[in-house]
Amino acid sequence: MYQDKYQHHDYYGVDELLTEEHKLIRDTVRSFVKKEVSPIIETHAQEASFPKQLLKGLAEVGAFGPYIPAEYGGQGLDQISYGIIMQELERGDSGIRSTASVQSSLVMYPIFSFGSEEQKKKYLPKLATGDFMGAFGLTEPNHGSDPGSMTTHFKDAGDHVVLNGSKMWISNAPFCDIAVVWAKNEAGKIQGLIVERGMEGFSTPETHGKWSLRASATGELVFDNVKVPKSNILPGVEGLKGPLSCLNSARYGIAWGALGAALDCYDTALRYSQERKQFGKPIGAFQLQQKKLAEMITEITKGQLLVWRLGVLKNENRATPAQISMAKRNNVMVALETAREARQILGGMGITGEYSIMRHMMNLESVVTYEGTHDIHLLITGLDVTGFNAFV
Ligand code: TGC
Ligand code: FAD
Repeated sequence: MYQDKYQHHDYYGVDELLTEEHKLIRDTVRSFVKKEVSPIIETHAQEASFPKQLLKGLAEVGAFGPYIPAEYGGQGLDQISYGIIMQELERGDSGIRSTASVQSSLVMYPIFSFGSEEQKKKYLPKLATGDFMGAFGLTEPNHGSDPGSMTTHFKDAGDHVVLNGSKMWISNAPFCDIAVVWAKNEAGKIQGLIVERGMEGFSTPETHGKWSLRASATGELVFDNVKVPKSNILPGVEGLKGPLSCLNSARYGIAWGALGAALDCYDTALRYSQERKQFGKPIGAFQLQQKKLAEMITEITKGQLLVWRLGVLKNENRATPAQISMAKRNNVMVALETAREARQILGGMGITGEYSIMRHMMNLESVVTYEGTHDIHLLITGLDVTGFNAFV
């Protein structure tokens, strides 16, 4: 059976910036990943199946809505705790972190922030325990980076609305119980609707043939004259800022999460470089391999400081969308480059499922694209620093 030998890496003493509670949360999630995720995840990735058996355990370690207040089933934890949970989960696999990100930031967050009291009471406690799993429908076949041009729409029909259109590339779609769907009303304004599995005309076909996030279930959300009760419309927001504010929360979690994947790749490559011998000595003794490892731990350390500071700002409600965007872009690229270099250190072994690196590398190709591509995040920073909008 696969043995998870991961060891902690903290080159700059960032742990001293964390509380005892943060470290306890980290240890709990790390143990869960070592015991429950690492031994099975490679098989699920190879088979392209989502490990549903992990859902209860994920809920138990607080991965679903950790910062949602206890009265709605969450744990009322701070933002750094949320980040740490995402980091530890993605150390195991980006797909597992994706499921937790979607559930927490893209389903529970909008219901908590924009939902009616009735909606909060109905859905949040069940989402926190994993009894309900959620999906988030923003992207469409013809509208990815530019979600404001979406065409999914709904029309008033008395006590309900009639929803038509489709969403594509939706994480958790194939097994979700509910979906938070963003669609245009008759005035062309974007609103959020909670669509439930079983509503007539609602289907969630799975997307096959992915070479990335193979242990995560991705699919479409198709709406063919779906009658959605008006009581399922999120009353608290209108316009693109609704879904985009959910993305702020998810992108923040990804900035931490990607470091988990990077740390796992670094840890594996470091150990391999100390054990694998060529030309009579460990490959870690060769300067070219040391350069790779030195650059990896440098970039990871910078990323750790970035997300810690961002977490402090987020706890104080001072983190701007542009600051979050920068951290998502930077840390995902750090992780992707770390994975690519780490794979080379393992030579031929790097392409096998015996080690986690190739799986992380392939997963990160999705992570660098979803929640805003690397290019889109560069443009967000570009707009923020110059004042010029290069999107249009
Ligand atoms: P723009 O005109 O700039 O803004 C429209 C309105 O939105 C407000 N706004 C924000 N509000 C909150 N947070 C943000 N980050 C915001 N960014 C903008 C803005 O103030 C404005 O408000 P108002 O009141 O004036 O109407 O919008 P735009 O159409 O020019 O687009 C801007 C752009 C390109 C940055 C944005 O649309 C974007 O971020 N595109 C990328 C799309 C994206 O990230 N999609 C993600 C889909 S979900 C996903 O990938 C889940 S993966 C899950 C997983 O498995 O982990
Ligand atoms: P496009 O927008 O077509 O972009 C194609 C290329 O053009 C990119 O390189 C992009 O950077 C570039 N580009 C676009 N506009 C500009 C510009 N103005 N200037 C310069 N370059 C530009 N979405 C959801 O709503 N919910 C989910 O749960 C979800 N999960 C996902 C899971 C996976 C595995 C994947 C791969 C995607 C998921 N997505 C989800 C969708 C994801 O957010 C989109 O793929 C992403 O936003 C990019 O959209 P697109 O694929 O349509 O690419």
